[in-house]
Order: sequence, then C-alpha cells, then structure tokens
Amino acid sequence: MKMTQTWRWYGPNDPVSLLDVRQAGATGIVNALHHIPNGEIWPVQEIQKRKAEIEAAGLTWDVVESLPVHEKIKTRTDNYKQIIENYKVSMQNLAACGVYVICYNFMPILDWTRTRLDMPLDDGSLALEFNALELKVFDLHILKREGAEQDYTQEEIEQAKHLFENLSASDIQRISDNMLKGLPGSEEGYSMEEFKAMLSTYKGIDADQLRSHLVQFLEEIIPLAEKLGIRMCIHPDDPPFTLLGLPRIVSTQSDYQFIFDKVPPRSNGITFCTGSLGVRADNDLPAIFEAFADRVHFLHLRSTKRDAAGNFYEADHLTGDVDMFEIITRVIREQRRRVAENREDASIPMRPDHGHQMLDDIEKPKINPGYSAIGRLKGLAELRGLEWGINKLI
Ligand code: DNO
Repeated sequence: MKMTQTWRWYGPNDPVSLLDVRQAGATGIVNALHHIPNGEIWPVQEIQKRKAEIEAAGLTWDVVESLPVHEKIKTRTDNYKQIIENYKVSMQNLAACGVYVICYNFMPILDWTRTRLDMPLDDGSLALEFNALELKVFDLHILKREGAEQDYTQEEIEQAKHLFENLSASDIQRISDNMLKGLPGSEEGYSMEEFKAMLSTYKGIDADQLRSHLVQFLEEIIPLAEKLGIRMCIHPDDPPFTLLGLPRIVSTQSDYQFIFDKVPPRSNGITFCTGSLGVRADNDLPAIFEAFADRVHFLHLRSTKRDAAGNFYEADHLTGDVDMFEIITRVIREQRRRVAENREDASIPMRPDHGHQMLDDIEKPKINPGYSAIGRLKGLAELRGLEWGINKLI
C-alpha cells in the first residue's frame, strides 16, 4: 500500500499545468474553488466543472484545500450561523460530486506566514523564510499594534528598533506585503487599515475562547461529515505559535488532544503538516503522528530548519529538522493497519509541500511562492523514493 501522490493545483490560472503535474508523477489533485468568495456556497455545477477539467487531464480531485472557514465563524459574530449553514451545503455538494477529503484551518485572520519568499540558499535556489525579528519589526514599527511592547522583552524591543532603523524601504515593503497580502492559498489579503480593523475583531477572544468557537463549529459540521463520509482535516497553525497577539490553537499535541476529546468522531481529522509542526522544537512529530494516526486524512510533507532565535526556513524535503524517514515509516505502518481493517482510506493522500524555486523556475515571470513546479517535483521524487525504500525494508 502506497501513499496517494497528490499535487496542489491552484486552478486554471496556475502557471503549473495539469499535464506538468502528470509528468511529475502525481495522480491526484488538491484543489479549491478560489474564485468563490469565502463564506459562499460552492455550487454543484462549479464543483463538477472543475472536476471534469481535472479528470480530462487523467487526474482525480482527491482533496479540497481549503474549504475556508470565514472569519465570522472564528469570531462568532454577525451572520456566522448562516455562514456555517453555507459551509454545510458546500460539504454536501462536494460529497455529491464524490470529493470526500476537506482540508481547512482555524488560524485567526492570517493563514500561513513568512517574512521572505526568496531567501537565497548556497546553491542559488530560493527558499521561504520566517525571520522572527522582522516579524517584531512589523508588529512594533510598521503595524504599530497597540500594546505590542507587552509581548516582547526589552532586549527584543531594542533589537527590533535597531533593525527597523537599518532596513531599506524595499525591505519594509517586502515584510509588509508578505504579512498582509496573503501567500498563495490564503483566501484573504488586507490593506494596513483593513488589517487593523480585523485585529480589533479579536479583542476579548483569547485562546480558550477561540478553542470553544472551534469546538462549536465542529459540533455543527462533524455529524454531517460522518453522515456524508467526508473526512475533515484541520491544518495546523503555520508557524505553530501566536503571532501579533492573535491566539493560535492548533499547534501542539495537547491542542489536538483537546479538540478530539471534545469532538471524537474520526471524520474530525488532521492534515499532518510536518513542516508546520516541525518548527517547534518541543513538538515530537513521530509521537504526534502515533497519537492520532487513525485520523490523519491528509499529509503535507516538507521540512523546515529552525534556529534558537525562532527563525526558520524551508529546507530540502529530506533534510532540515523533520525526520522524514521516521514519519514515512509510521505512515506505512498506519496504512497497513488500515488495510487490515479494510478501511477505504488506507492509502493516505500526500502532497510534496512547498519546494525551492530553482533551475528554470527562477527566471519564470510568474510562480506561486512555495508552489513552483521544479522544487516540488524534486521533493515528490525524493519522498516517493524514500517511501519505496522503506516499504521494501519493513
Ligand atoms: C500553505 C498551506 C496553507 C493551507 C491552509 C489550509 O502552504 O499549507 O495555506 O493550505 O492553511 O487551510
């Protein structure tokens, strides 16, 4: 039993074509209807149209990433009840079209966050980077968030001030754009004013409150998922810690434990993202996988390299801080367990997550940062080889 090899495709505007994906050797597509505004229903007709396009290229639509959770659901304000109803209709429509795995996240306002998208590596390829000090500069000097100083030590405040005074205008612009505009797949981008207004909607929502909002949302949608045979899989916070004073509640093993204790059905599952979880030195990835293996419905495989100052960059898929050998070994064992239980979901969809911008992709006029073709193709090839080898070995 092998993992199902999938590939994130952003739809008809993606510079990477479906045929490119086939040449990379993936069989499945991870896709979303990005043109439908967050909170609105995904109609059957639109889902069918996208599905037909994917199938015409000889691929299958295996996973939705993401069916986005509207901010009003996270804050439980305004017409959030209606938006949850819409979410449920989208789930029904997806199931009616035969798409059964849905990835989503519950990160307030921001989705995944990096400060730099083109950090040069020794060999001339480019990687995504999170620089903790640049984030502090953004918080204290660009956003100028009220009360931000309280979140940092005096030393951190001074370091941020020093860096800010020495940054070029273009660096300040880069940090600001990367924080506010939304990286590929984040469904929202903001101007500075909009972002400040959004931040104020989280006044009074601490981690416990947000947790209770997530649980209430799950209590609404998981019974339906069970009925429809849908596997919901929450993506962890990326990076897995609080940012800009916003609570983040899907970062650690105990965060997951809380969620599954409250809402136990297996359709309440995980997108196991090694790169996100691996940013925390106190996350034991094999242990987290083991603890929740039977509800891992989707795998994001990539690796990050962190340092003691809280910075990280995206390493090659098999290097960095993630022990990919250990993870894939456990995935293979879990898949075998599922086969023995005759589970339909024995083969877990995986995608090579992110990749370096390299070779011809460096010169291309348009790429989606993290989602260029060649770096992911390399990652997929390495991961596929590792799985093949472990499967022979054990
Ligand atoms: C980044 C992605 C995330 C992910 C969402 C899932 O590369 O892993 O944007 O798609 O957080 O909802």
